[in-house]
Amino acid sequence: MGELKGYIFDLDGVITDTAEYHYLGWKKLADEENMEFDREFNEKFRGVSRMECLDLLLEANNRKVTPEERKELAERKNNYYREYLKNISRDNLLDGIEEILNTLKDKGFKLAIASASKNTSIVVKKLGIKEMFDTISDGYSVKKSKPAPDLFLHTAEKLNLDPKECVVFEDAEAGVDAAIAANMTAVGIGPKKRVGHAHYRFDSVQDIELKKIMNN
Ligand code: B16
Ligand code: MG
Repeated sequence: MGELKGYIFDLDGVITDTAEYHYLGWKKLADEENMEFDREFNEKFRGVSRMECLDLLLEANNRKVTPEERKELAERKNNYYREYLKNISRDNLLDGIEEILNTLKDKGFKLAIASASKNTSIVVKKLGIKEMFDTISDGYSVKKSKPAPDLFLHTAEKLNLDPKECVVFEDAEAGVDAAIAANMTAVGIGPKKRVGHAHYRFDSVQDIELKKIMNN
């Protein structure tokens, strides 16, 4: 697979679990708007941009809205989400992630975050991990969101690496699709039915075996 030089991490679901706060934000909005929404439906939102999540919610509830209403609904959800973010700290790092980042850093590899979230900088700051990364790409970095390869390609460019030299850690189906489309080594975190198409797959961050990935 060529020499691996850079490791790119998704944020929600790989470094931290903000999915729960996203869920609570969408749930509050859905309840206020008399729309149906549950944890199962929230799974569809993994790695998907805010506006695309809102469109999925509206479509499932047969709700037609004006562009202004659409904007207001997305903003309202984001405000709820930001309230929940006030509670996060270093304790919210997923078990095992710090060790992985430290190991890779000690070995001299380049590290990056590539997230669909427009709240990435707030989350990263609250987690206290900004200094560990050579570059951070977020929901503002490119126009086309995952499953398009754009965010990962943009990140490789910022790392000054060829896509083939990059490994992507992703918990979302669309994220693994994007990593494969970018010609990178994809590491899926989660069940087979979601990320089974990745080159490597581990059930959780704690189960990641770096040696398996690096020795190939
Ligand atoms: P925001 P990731 C994604 O983060 C979340 O998984 C997804 O549920 C969310 O809708 C998206 O960020 C956008 O988030 O509303 O903060 O811009 O997995 O790409 O790190
Ligand atoms: Mg994710």
